[in-house]
Amino acid sequence: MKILQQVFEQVKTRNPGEPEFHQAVMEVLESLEPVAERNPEWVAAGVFDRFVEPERQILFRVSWVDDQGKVQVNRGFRVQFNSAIGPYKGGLRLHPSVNLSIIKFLGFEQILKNSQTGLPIGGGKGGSDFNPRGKSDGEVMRFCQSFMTELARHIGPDTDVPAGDIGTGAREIGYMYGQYKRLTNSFTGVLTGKGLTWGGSLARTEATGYGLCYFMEEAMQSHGFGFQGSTVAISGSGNVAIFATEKATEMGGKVVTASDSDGYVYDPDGIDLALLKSIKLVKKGRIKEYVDQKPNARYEADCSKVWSVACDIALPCATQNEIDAASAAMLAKNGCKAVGEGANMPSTPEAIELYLKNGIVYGPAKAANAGGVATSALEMSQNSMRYSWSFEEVDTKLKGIMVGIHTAAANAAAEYGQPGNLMFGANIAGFLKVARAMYEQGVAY
Ligand code: NDP
Ligand code: 2IT
Repeated sequence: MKILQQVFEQVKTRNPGEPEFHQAVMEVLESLEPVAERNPEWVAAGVFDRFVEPERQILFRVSWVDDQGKVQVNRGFRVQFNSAIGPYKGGLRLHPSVNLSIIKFLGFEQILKNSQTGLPIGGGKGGSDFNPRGKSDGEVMRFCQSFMTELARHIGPDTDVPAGDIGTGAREIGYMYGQYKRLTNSFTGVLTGKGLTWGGSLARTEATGYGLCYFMEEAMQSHGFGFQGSTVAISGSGNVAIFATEKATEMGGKVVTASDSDGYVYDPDGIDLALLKSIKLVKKGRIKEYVDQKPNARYEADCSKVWSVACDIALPCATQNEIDAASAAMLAKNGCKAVGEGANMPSTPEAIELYLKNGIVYGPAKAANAGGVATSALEMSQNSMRYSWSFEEVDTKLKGIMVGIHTAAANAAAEYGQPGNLMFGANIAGFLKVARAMYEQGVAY
């Protein structure tokens, strides 16, 4: 980096103790160096300096009463990162690991992901260090209501439209939406991932996992292979992992793993989707329960070992930095030919380097998992029209969007001198649209 090194130094000085945010910014700025070279007017207008600084960061107390009558205090976050091309848009993560660094890296990546969908959505992210694990429905409801009591004043269907992420699914979106409606006396598309009888879009639940498979099929086909006949390793067993398993299987792959933060299962016969769904979606159980019903499957109580399983295609769908250099080396050694990121930033920079060095087809998160937010934007469109499309209509649009994202990333990679590097291409393709909008809208005094 030459021109943009200064921007990165400023990010580190201004945001101490935020390693995930630094990691995400570093990767993007490295890709954007040739863009800065070609667009000195953007450098002069401070577009890059403004791009790495959130427009607004909201931190708030979330207090609620647990089932024992004890007062609990959590911290709530919403980072409204960039609204150059549309209202802030991005999920809400509920997980004990949540802190400002994690929400900022997610919000930052969301800007470029959302831009690539071709739909008018800016970037944002939020959440809380609330741990939903082991909580009763009543506790989750009281937390969500308290969280929304503060968040409501900062969001709106034309301002900021949150959605799900880790720990936030249909139940949490329901409780939050109910509270927003009560507080504002309005029925609007302020959240996405809503229930199907109250404004939700068909295919939103499936969209991230399905979109990941559509994207990867496109990327792999340009190298002469695809899901058909391939062995697939998937991490996680939540929303993204389940529907990636469903689509990869439908497309002819054999998915042999699933995991949670406690461990992973390996099923040489292929993961039984109905059983996976019944354990995770119906019983809300743990992945180790899978082996109780499948004598051929085995469980290991170390989720990082999932990458030791031999596979042609790896789809990390759990969390950030889940594939480090050692895991990436293991994948390469075992003959893995493609890695598609369902999770956000699941690969460390060292792991990415190894993919590229070993000729592994690499589908970076901000392109490969954009199907979820793209379908959220389709939900917003349907809400504005007060209309709803069929599952097939939404799924067809989703497929078209994922193919378009792949084409744009591949073209940008070639145009800027690194043909085949989809990470480089996705960063550039996403950025160009946002940068142009920021430049044209001027600097606010
Ligand atoms: P869910 O909460 O539905 O599932 C998360 C899964 O990942 C669970 O199996 C969970 O296991 C596992 N997991 C979470 N944290 C860790 C950890 N620290 N180590 C190991 N495993 C972990 O979330 P989603 O499926 O929605 O999200 C998964 C990933 O996909 C995230 O990175 C998210 O940001 C990303 N994503 C989600 C989109 C969406 O539409 N939902 C869209 C685009 C990206 P456990 O139960 O043990 O916690
Ligand atoms: O990371 C993501 O893109 C999401 N969690 C989905 C965001 C959304 O607004 O649908």
